[in-house]
Amino acid sequence: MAEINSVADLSRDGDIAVLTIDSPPVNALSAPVRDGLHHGFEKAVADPEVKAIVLICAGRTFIAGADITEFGGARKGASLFAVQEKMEGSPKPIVAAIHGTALGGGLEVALCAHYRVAVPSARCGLPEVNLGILPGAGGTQRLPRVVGVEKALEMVTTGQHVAASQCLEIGLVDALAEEGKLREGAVAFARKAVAEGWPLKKARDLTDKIAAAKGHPEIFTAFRTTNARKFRGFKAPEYNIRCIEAAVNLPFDEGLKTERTLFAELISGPQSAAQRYYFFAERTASKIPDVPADTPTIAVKQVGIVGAGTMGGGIAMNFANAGIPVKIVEVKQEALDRGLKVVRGNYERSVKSGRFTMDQVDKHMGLISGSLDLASLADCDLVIEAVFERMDIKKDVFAKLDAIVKQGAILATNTSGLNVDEIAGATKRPEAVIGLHFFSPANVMKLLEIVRGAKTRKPVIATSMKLAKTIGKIAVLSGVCPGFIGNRMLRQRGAQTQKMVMEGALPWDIDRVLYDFGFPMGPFAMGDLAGLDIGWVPERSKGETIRDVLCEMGRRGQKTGAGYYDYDENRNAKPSPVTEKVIHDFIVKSGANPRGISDEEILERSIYPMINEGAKILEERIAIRPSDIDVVWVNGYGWPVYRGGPMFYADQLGPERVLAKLRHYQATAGDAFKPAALLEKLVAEGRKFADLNKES
Ligand code: HSC
Ligand code: NAD
Repeated sequence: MAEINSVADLSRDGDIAVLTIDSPPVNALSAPVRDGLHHGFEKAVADPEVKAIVLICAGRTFIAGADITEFGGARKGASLFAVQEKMEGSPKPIVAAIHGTALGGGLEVALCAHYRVAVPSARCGLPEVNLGILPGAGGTQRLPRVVGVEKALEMVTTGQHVAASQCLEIGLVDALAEEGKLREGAVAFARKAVAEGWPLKKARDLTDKIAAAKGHPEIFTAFRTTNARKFRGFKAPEYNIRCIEAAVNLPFDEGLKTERTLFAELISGPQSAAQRYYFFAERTASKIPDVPADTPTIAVKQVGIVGAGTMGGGIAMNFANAGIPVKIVEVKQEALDRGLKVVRGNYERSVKSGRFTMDQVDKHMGLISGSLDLASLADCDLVIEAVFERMDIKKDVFAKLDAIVKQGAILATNTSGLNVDEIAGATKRPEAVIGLHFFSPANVMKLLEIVRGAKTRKPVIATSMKLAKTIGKIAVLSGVCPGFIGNRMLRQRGAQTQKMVMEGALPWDIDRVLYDFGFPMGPFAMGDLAGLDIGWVPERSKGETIRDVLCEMGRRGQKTGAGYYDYDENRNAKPSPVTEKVIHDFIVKSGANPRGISDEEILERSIYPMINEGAKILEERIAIRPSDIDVVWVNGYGWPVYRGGPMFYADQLGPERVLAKLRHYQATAGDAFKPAALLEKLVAEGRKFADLNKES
């Protein structure tokens, strides 16, 4: 770049100035970009030969927002507000030319242009809410003036990226340019604006779309009520709503003050710290130190799946949705028919919810075929085994696949926790074997644990990571250990919650504490939802556990109207006196005296053993970095993102406090709390888990 600075260039197309920003990867509003904008507009405005100015970006996208890495640091360069004032106050029309995504501060800059032109593939949004903040550069004040209150509320509280065609409909962009010809289109638009003497349209001065909502607080109350469940626990959505309310009820400059005050509060709070951390955690998870980005990958054009049960069907949908043909193999025709029927049923539900059209469903179903013959998988580039969780069956399937599937293909297992190396050992090509641990429901859940065996080749890992992106999953690499990252930690929590029940805590107390912490539901409610009889065999049940007894009584969860809880006909849960008596009898039989357990103890005994296990997982190098563990928990187990993940949470509490509490519980509740060596080491060195993220 030249003319203005290292990231900004000012050129001329006749009497139209074109200010180009080129700051890869996403033209974020770093100090040099703000400087480039400020000086660029200043120069263009001062140039007597310039009649209008087009702002455009090079590379993959328009400005994608503030530079998130700059938050919290010392401010350098021109302020964004100064840039915006310069734009809005320009005596010459400014046209923002949008491609890729105009997000956050990027859209806030575009909202200060007098006109906006976009290519059809472009998208606009204010996703700050997903970082625990709100648009802090006038977005909450200008957007409702441009698109109306209802749409603005939706955009700022969901962070959705709105497609250019819809932006045109709602008035967020003024015209579409031909794909690939944005610069020409925007310059022509600017020239027309000059020739026809169009007014300098300023978003701050518009009132027609907000006038009707003035003095109608019920609009906002209704919006809050409708979305209460979705917003539970999060601070940012409420603050975003308050800003839109201010836009409606206050003069523009007063509204801006409200926005600034609330922005300042959010950005310095713990939720935003957690959500910004998480933004980078998710992106870092795809980086594997010894598998560089240029590692060759295998082309996956045909996928095979063994087993059409709960997981097999869901996994198949992921590939079909991405346009990759899938063959599913079952042992019996009925099982195959049942599996394919479930898949079709899922698709039909998504037609009802508007996610797919019937045509798309037919197309996706057309990509899924079934067979009873493993030999039909011979030509697949990737085969995923999803049969029963039994080592003998898995080994048998892998030995057969080894003999059938072409060399060079990837052989994957969806095991939830069995030893991937042992499974790989059933083949003569353990280097081609990997774990692809999808979560249930596999067509919905975002997380994919990719389990690297001792001999797995790097191209197999690189291909799996890439494929995860293709099918819209967030992948985290794990080493081999029982339960991998997620289930191994979950087991620790499960053991403690069961133990606390035997000491006197009631299931609904534990569920309430974890729900209030931010999980979508507690472990006992979850058990009832999934079915208490999963993996429970009536013939082998000896009434040895509370679950055994509940199942024997026919209390098998929501589906039977009772489990830990009692359920009414609408599946509303109520604490159950029957369960309470079962628990009481168990405690008495064990010779113990039930005691009251405080909410604090419930929380600490649920969460701290998970953190401790996370430390062991790092110690054993099962996970590459603490942030990968956090990505697993946020995406696979409903850990509230505004608490960052268990390892981030440990840092927020302070590793020394976690260690002290573990020692306390080791003394009072047993060796399950014995602190991990890594945690002791971190505390001794005055370091945090976050320091390990930097080292990975
Ligand atoms: C904001 O704008 C606040 C405003 O209201 C201003 C407030 C001012 C207040 C002043 C008060 C005094 N920053 O995702 P990808 C990196 S908040 C820094 O893999 P894609 C990313 O880490 C912001 N870095 O690509 C990655 O780096 P790596 C609102 C950013 O094509 C690389 O770029 N905006 C960054 O899949 C590629 O990213 C957002 O929240 C940023 N803003 O998706 C948008 N954005 O290569 C956030 C990206 O080293 N960004 N990076 O790993 C996105 O949603 C996606 O990145 C895109 C591209 C959709 C833009
Ligand atoms: P499931 O019982 O619903 O389905 C297994 C299917 O495999 C059955 O339809 C069965 O007929 C078929 N099958 C068994 N042996 C076969 C063979 N030799 N060839 C072809 N098909 C065969 O089980 P599921 O819940 O889908 O679990 C499958 C795997 O996924 C297990 O390893 C499980 O641990 C793992 N997993 C399950 C979940 C979950 O929540 N259900 C989550 C993650 C991983």
